[in-house]
Amino acid sequence: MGITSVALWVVLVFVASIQALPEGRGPRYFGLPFGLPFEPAGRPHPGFFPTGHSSPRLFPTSPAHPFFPGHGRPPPVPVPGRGPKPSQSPVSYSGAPIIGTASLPASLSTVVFPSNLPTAGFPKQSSGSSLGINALPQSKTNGNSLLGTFAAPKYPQFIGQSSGGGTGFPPGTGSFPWGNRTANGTNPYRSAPSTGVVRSYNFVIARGTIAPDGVERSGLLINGGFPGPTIEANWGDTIEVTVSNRITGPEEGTSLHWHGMLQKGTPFEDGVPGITQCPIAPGETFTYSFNADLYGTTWYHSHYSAQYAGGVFGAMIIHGPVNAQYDQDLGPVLLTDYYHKDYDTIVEEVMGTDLSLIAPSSVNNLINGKGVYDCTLVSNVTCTPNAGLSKFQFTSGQSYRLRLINAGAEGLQRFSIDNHVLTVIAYDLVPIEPYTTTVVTLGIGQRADVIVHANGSSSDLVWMRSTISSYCSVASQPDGLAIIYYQDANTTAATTNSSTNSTTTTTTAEPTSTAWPIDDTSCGNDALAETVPYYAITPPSTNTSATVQVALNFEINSTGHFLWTMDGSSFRVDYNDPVLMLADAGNDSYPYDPEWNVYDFGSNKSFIVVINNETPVAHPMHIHGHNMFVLNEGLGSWDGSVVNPTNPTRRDVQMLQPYGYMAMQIDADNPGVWPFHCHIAWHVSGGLYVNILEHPELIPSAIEIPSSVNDLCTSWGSFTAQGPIDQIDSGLRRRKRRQRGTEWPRKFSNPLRRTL
Ligand SMILES: *[C@@H]1O[C@H](CO)[C@@H](O)[C@H](O)[C@H]1NC(C)=O
Ligand SMILES: *[C@@H]1O[C@H](CO)[C@@H](O)[C@H](O)[C@H]1NC(C)=O
Ligand SMILES: *[C@@H]1O[C@H](CO)[C@@H](O)[C@H](O)[C@H]1NC(C)=O
Ligand SMILES: *[C@@H]1O[C@H](CO)[C@@H](O)[C@H](O)[C@H]1NC(C)=O
Ligand SMILES: *[C@@H]1O[C@H](CO)[C@@H](O)[C@H](O)[C@H]1NC(C)=O
Ligand SMILES: *[C@@H]1O[C@H](CO)[C@@H](O)[C@H](O)[C@H]1NC(C)=O
Ligand SMILES: *[C@@H]1O[C@H](CO)[C@@H](O)[C@H](O)[C@H]1NC(C)=O
Ligand SMILES: *[C@@H]1O[C@H](CO)[C@@H](O)[C@H](O)[C@H]1NC(C)=O
Ligand SMILES: *[C@@H]1O[C@H](CO)[C@@H](O)[C@H](O)[C@H]1NC(C)=O
Ligand SMILES: *[C@@H]1O[C@H](CO)[C@@H](O)[C@H](O)[C@H]1NC(C)=O
Ligand SMILES: *[C@@H]1O[C@H](CO)[C@@H](O)[C@H](O)[C@H]1NC(C)=O
Ligand SMILES: [Cu+2]
Repeated sequence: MGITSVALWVVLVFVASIQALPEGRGPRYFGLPFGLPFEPAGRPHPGFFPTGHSSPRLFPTSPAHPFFPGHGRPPPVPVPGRGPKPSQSPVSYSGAPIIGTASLPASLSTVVFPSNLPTAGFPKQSSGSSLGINALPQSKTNGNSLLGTFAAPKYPQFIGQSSGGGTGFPPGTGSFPWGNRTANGTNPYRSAPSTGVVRSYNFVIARGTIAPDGVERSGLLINGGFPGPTIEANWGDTIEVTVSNRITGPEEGTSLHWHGMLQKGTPFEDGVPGITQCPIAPGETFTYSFNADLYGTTWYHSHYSAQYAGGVFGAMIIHGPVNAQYDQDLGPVLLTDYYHKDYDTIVEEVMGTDLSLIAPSSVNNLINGKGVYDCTLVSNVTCTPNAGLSKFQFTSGQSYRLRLINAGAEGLQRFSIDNHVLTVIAYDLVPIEPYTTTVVTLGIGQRADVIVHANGSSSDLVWMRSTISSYCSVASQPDGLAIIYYQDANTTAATTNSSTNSTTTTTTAEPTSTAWPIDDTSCGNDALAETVPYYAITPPSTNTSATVQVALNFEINSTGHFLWTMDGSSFRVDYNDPVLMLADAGNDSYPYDPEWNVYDFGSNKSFIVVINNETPVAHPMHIHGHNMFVLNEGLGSWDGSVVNPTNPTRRDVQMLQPYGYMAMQIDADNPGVWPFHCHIAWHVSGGLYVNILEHPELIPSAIEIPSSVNDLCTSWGSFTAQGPIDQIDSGLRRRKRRQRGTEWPRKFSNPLRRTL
């Protein structure tokens, strides 16, 4: 493509997007009148803080509250030797005066000083019933999904494994699709296999009625199931997913992100609307195609607004070498906080000006899409008590691999199995030196592969639990439960009283096991020193100029909306102008728009990003296109030291602690635009998000965006009645203005901020 046509295209894009703004919205390219109508931040109102508290922090010590749970504890003191913690001045934003603590809207005080949230408590069943007996059939609760039932598939060590059993461990005893590659002997980023095999899936996304916890509602379902289908492939396969957007009543766009996949050479398949593609418009179909370039447990989810919280997600299993022995792979165990409201209603509330709604409380916690709800808490909806819990089966003496996935919107999960210890063998898509624990902590987006040895007796039944942290998250019913039945346990028994003369014997048909104690005093992951990658990699040294510090904070903008900021800037996407496409057109005058939060790392071979959390809220930070080296994390600020410097933890989501920091390093081996964001759905909506631009100088030559990806912008442009990008020939694109309101009805005049 010639320089002239690139420039022409870019200018046309720019003009079209300005002209296409909905009425009543000024061009957001120009400065906003921050602070004008407001008093500058000042000393707190004397009555704002509890007596005796003189700190000007926005969030005083107070009983735990739903917005900043756990914040009731004093803010963490600096860790000795770590230097002073970052500034905790109430709210600050690069020069722009923001509403300060003294002038917080009254509505925020109900957030800061809430009365205790009602905790629903886990509903107990009366005699004659049992939590083990599902009141609703699976088709009513979860549609076409089989997860959580005894019919859920078990997995071989790889697709095509000829013999029924065995894990082929130690490595080398079988013939694997990935050849002689091993978990400890192969660098997965440099030496991934290519099997030449394509695994094809067809996904139809549409609304459907489900009742995962007995409360009937409309969900966004993939192929009619909640959760969506499990994708399975061998390491080195190509995964092809044809996605049909059949969402109606109302219509909305969609896009699927393949969490944790590196997408080397295929950044346009990463599924992030406004960054790597335009959304898939209603009625349209798009085929994603990408390499299964890492192995282990991951998931896919919509990256369109907070749509995955409405149901658009599922597990991905990529078979590869193992680093520990087990007998059977029981597959995904999806842990999801749950809301009865539609996701878009919640996003509207989160992005509104009633600040008491900015931290929505989940109302339930599901394991593999199933839970039960106390129907006395709801009215005007169809609610079936004891709809059904997920069930698993163990045989004494066997060992099982469980693939834990926190696929929720907000809640930090603590997973455990009563009376059983868990051996963690991988975090995210990185095998680790196995270690044992009773409780596995997973922030949103994180995964853990665990092995559990079934040491119970043959008629045992025990609780599997996942509990949302009350210290770090906002949940009114935090207890997720599932039942594990040993081989001789009665899986259909009811709780009964049998009376013989004066004695009454109660037969309990649900577990009576007790939970392991949970340490809920930190929002961090297990210590970095404990999570050692099985294949060691020493991060390369970096140029000091390639270290970027980013302050994570929030602001209340001049129209009274609460927004999250990264280095003072709240991210906002333009669905019609994917950043990757501009980069691919050779335009490297970044940032195009300050709100796109593009961090250009140029030709650096490796770089470090330090996030300083100046808020009392924990954030699961997710990087696309990479596993990041987590050099260090903790409370306070980074002193430059690295945990396990020759082999630091690598993963794709890391918990950033309240008033804490994390320092991560990236090996810049993947030219593209890679989002780095908090994975809490409502925080992404509020702009807690940056784009890492990696090797922009290589993108135009290294990346060839397929015409099918460009076509998405054409159809999305039609759908939004803005100027579409027309595919004229291979690579030459220009945007044509359409007459407004003639050819395509204007579907959206959405005044709300819509991010990812
Ligand atoms: C069973 O016995 C328990 C304990 O004595 C009692 O609370 C419960 O009401 C009884 N249920 C029935 C159905 O008799
Ligand atoms: C694995 O196989 C490749 C080619 O088949 C060979 O070059 C390599 O040396 C082998 N590696 C090991 C560790 O055996
Ligand atoms: C990998 O692990 C196997 C089995 O434990 C061991 O025999 C082998 O030496 C290890 N290889 C490397 C490169 O560490
Ligand atoms: C109950 O639901 C109906 C239909 O959705 C609605 O019209 C009505 O206002 C609701 N009533 C209450 C009390 O929420
Ligand atoms: C199984 O192992 C756990 C952890 O060591 C132990 O607490 C539990 O008592 C064991 N169960 C049985 C039935 O021995
Ligand atoms: C399981 O319990 C139910 C109800 O109590 C009973 O009808 C059934 O026979 C039991 N099944 C087995 C295998 O014991
Ligand atoms: C129950 O009562 C009957 C007669 O009243 C007696 O024969 C029997 O031994 C008693 N059973 C028990 C377990 O006490
Ligand atoms: C570090 O970066 C600076 C500026 O980008 C450059 O001038 C310098 O040569 C680099 N140093 C090394 C060791 O690469
Ligand atoms: C890159 O795009 C921006 C607008 O998005 C434009 O202002 C700038 O001139 C472009 N640069 C080049 C070199 O085309
Ligand atoms: C490396 O990254 C830093 C931080 O973004 C940037 O300022 C610098 O220009 C980059 N260096 C090169 C050589 O691209
Ligand atoms: C404040 O943020 C909200 C939500 O993103 C946005 O709709 C509104 O336009 C912003 N206000 C200003 C003055 O930019
Ligand atoms: Cu967050």
